[in-house]
Amino acid sequence: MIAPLHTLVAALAADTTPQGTAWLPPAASNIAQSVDPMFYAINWICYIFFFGILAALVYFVVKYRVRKGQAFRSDGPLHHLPLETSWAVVPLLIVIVIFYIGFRDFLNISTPPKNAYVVQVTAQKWAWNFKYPNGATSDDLYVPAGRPVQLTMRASDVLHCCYIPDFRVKKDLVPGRYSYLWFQADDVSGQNPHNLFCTEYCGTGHSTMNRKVHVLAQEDFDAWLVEQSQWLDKIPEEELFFRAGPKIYARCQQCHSLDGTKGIGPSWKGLWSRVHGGEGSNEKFGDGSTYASLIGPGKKYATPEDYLRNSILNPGSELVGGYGNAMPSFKGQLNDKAIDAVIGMMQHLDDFDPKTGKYLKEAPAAPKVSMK
Ligand code: HEC
Ligand SMILES: [Cu+2]
Repeated sequence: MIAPLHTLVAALAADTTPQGTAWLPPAASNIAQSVDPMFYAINWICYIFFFGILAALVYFVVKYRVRKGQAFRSDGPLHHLPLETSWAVVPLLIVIVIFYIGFRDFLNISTPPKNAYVVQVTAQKWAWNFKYPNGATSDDLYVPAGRPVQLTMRASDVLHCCYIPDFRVKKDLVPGRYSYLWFQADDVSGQNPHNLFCTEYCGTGHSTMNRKVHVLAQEDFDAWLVEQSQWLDKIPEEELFFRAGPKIYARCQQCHSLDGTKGIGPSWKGLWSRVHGGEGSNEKFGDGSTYASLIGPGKKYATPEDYLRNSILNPGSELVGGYGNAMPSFKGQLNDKAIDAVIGMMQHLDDFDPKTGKYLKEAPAAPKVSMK
């Protein structure tokens, strides 16, 4: 009984999933080919039993109703062995088949192939970081098409969960533990990257952990990898703050505004003056100390840059008054050059659009010549 239904449903699923259905989003990984038919088969089994039982119920109610002038019958059959055996055995066979196929595919989904391309994934309140074998990092996930990809995942604070609906894969990231997830996407995603969600409610910024998965052809992926690991090195020092600054600020934007609006973190407007002994330098940190008392020669931070750098690498060491310890550390994600770029952006904040972070001036065509 199961086999024909299974095939029928597999045909149905193959017909509908590329565009997605009311039940499932478009299928974009090889795992979907085993998950989807099973999902639809179970769905159909549920329909058949639900409507079958309902129809029998209505039929019996009508057929055996007590008619006018008829006495209530209490001498109906008490047992019917073939009937009772069949309604025990048939569902048992069905669930055994479901278990067999489900467990086989579950093992397959849980066991990454040995030749998989490995991406290291770290989840943190509230960001994803994807790190590739050549050291490149990214906020969105980029993967090569046509080969198995393994995500080796860990969480640095609380439980997170990596869910890519189009790939039919989902796995928790548990602090203090590594977990794996693997998939193979054969089609390049182009203009329609796949969604990646955190599906473990992890605090205020949980909804900012939505990302995209871009599937690139192998040669495009290789080119992207090289570009991604070197883009910062190619920018000359004096152009860093406006060429790299906004690109890095995109990772801070969800919490830090440039126009004075308070967010999850303090606005960068006025930050340069606060750390340089100007307006705001008497504002207090959570522990009662002030900017002026911590920054300066002989103090905890000899220079404002030291303070800013430390705020980015060890966000918990001073908490700006009124804010919680909500910033992820960018240790291992932003190198010194990247930190130079953001600090430069903080310094020249007036040159950037306060809403979008876009650089407002004409980028100089040629490098500046020193007058000294
Ligand atoms: C998830 C939210 C979040 C993100 C993303 C984030 N921050 Fe923060 N940031 C905070 C919070 C909250 C504080 C205040 C508490 C503290 O000092 O740690 C803060 C404080 C700071 C401070 C100190 C500000 C001051 O007024 O003294 C700096 C500098 C800073 N962040 C830089 C960055 C940079 C650079 C990035 C991006 C590369 C970034 N932050 C990304 C939440 C965030
Ligand atoms: Cu999360």
